Amino acid sequence: MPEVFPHTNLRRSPYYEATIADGVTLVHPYNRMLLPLGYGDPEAEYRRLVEGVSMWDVAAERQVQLKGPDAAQLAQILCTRDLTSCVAGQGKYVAVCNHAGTIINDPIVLKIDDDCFWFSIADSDLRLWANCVAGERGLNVEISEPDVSPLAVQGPLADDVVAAIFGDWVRNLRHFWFRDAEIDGIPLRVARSGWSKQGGFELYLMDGSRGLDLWNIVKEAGKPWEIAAGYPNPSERIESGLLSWGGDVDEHTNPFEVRLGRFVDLDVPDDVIGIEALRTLATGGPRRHQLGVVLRGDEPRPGHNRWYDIEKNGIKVGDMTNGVWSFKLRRNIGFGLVSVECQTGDDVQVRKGDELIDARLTAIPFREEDR
Ligand code: THG
Repeated sequence: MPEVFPHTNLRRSPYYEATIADGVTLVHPYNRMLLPLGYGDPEAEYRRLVEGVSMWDVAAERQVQLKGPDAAQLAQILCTRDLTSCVAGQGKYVAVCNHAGTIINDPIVLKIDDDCFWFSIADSDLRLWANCVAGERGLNVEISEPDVSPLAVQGPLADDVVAAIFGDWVRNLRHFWFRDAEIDGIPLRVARSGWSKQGGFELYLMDGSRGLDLWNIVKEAGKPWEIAAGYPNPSERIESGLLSWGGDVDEHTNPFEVRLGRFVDLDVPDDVIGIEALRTLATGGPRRHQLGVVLRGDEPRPGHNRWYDIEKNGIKVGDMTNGVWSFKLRRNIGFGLVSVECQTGDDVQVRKGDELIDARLTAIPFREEDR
């Protein structure tokens, strides 16, 4: 592979130097930033996340801010989930769809105030989309990417670490809710969220010049619980059933196919982008659904970020999307986007080039006994 030009488009995280100092070995481009994805010992990192506490540079989860008199209206137009019940200080996980009712991003929407919303985006450019829609619909709203860089603290011991820094009030935060806070003069928002099912928080740093300071505060406070640098863990998130847009979901996937139907409200106003298509899709029922795929064989394979055909009796029935070695099942697992005729328990094959790998379809989240 040729040397990669250190392109100005690849922006530095405020935690960049800290992650280098802590020995980051693998990074992944995400929202034109580098998202750390490894520190050299995947199994140790997995154990730390599911048994202890881990801290992640997730500054690549950029915020698209909508601010102004029409911010709430624009937020709703972009979201196929009803936001009217959402109050300031609350967040919601939503599917942002195009006019065909397929997913172009799956952000967490944070309602900062009645006239201000943050879309904490996955890896596609929602700012352009929001700008276009605001212009086309004549809305009075300013769209920007503010200086905000989340740092995640995840794992069963995350509450203890974050409470040690900010106080016991953090223990009472509900999922996706957040509150403004300050530590050592660093402005931030503390949210109960994060891309794992192990519990924890995200600290939305609001001053990029203080990244190292915040990193060191968390690292120091977490010492009694043996905190260390980690990253959004592909094994844990797939075991737990969390989606990765661009990996498991693309712009041809609709919410009903990937277990997001529960976050779609068909009775939102007609001007919500994609809702008419989703009403039609809902009456027909999905053609595909998402199930777990467990490959036979207990040898770890390299993880994959591309799609492989799933076959049954020699006929293609769907795709295996992202795949990873599961430390819980000690099998290679992934999500399958398969015809609704395929069911949990079915034996299938995954085609990787000339190789046909035997596999079984399972429910999501994955359980140890599914292997
Ligand atoms: N945190 C923040 N921003 C983000 C992510 C994050 N942006 C990118 C990406 N992750 C967005 N995608 C997701 C996907 C799943 C979840 C959160 C963000 C998630 N889902 C749970 C589930 O599906 O079980 C909970 C959903 C619910 O109960 O509402 O947490 O992680 N800041």
